[in-house]
Amino acid sequence: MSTLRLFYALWPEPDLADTLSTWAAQAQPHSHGRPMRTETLHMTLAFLGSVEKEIADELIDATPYHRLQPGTVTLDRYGVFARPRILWAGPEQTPDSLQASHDGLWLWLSAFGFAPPTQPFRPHVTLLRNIERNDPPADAPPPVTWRYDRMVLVASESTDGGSRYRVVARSKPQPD
Ligand code: 2AM
Repeated sequence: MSTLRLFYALWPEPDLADTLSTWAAQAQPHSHGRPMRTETLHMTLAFLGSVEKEIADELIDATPYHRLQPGTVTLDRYGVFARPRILWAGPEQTPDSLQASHDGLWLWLSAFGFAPPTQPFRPHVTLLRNIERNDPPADAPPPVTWRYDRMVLVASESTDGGSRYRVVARSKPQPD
């Protein structure tokens, strides 16, 4: 049976991705590890894992019509997930509007047979993988505010050089 490994994410505009790349570069001497390529930086809203092609096709068709509540999130800190050895950028506090977008997306996904995660939403942008220490750098760069109005559905594909991300659908931008 053919499947796709899928996730929904907020994808930064190039300027913001460049800024986040400088966050990665600033943390690297402290944390070591491997920087994510600038064009792959994102914030996952919903990780679906391996999805049967039929359901994937339904999601691809439906995604343009999902109304993601637009909002802003200010990334103002570094954090670490120790077990997967990730250094990330994220908000000190999850904005209510972002939490609502996450919850609304999972509610919408329930119609396709997906169950929401049991773990709380921890919004983050992974900057470095395979880090070598569990404490993040003490100081983050100046906070950066991310204004978003749409989400993307992404297929993660294994290649010889690692994972490749392919955007397979986008929601329509929503007015403020
Ligand atoms: P990460 O950056 O914290 O590793 C593609 O792999 C995207 O899906 C990444 O943003 C990754 O988060 C996320 N992801 C991978 N496996 C996941 C899981 N089991 N639960 C939640 N998110 C996951």
